[in-house]
Amino acid sequence: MIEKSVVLIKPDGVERNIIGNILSCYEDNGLKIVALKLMKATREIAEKHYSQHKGKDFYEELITFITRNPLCAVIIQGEDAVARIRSINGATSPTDAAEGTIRHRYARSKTENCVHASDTVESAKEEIALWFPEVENN
Ligand code: 3AN
Repeated sequence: MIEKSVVLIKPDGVERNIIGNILSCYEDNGLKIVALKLMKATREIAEKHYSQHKGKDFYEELITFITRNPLCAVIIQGEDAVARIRSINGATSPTDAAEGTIRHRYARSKTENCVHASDTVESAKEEIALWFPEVENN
């Protein structure tokens, strides 16, 4: 199945000038960037994006982090894109992330872990509507 996924290169990745390196990981795997923009997330959009984590002990730290500087929001398309991108990203924590993954290479902590990617095709659709309201989404 050709799928779309939303990738966020989080503020730590933008601050450290590794947008290009990170995007290459997806492109080198045959995935296609179909939309891309730099934007500073508002608290409102960050809270919607992380609504399932509200109330957890890391929630406030996560919202402060994701809104502190611009992030790079991307829509990536390809065969089995959702699962492939999550595998390219690696586990949430850099200490658990497999060698060769983006998070193994670049992440510094569970919060500052450089990238987000949609976890299902359904959440990708919701995240496209949230982050790219200007993009046709069907
Ligand atoms: P993933 O992005 O790997 O799917 P989720 O959806 O479980 O991870 O968590 C969303 C984000 O919340 C993670 N990317 C990470 O930045 C943050 N996070 C998750 N668990 C923790 C934790 N135990 N401590 C700090 N931050 C966390």
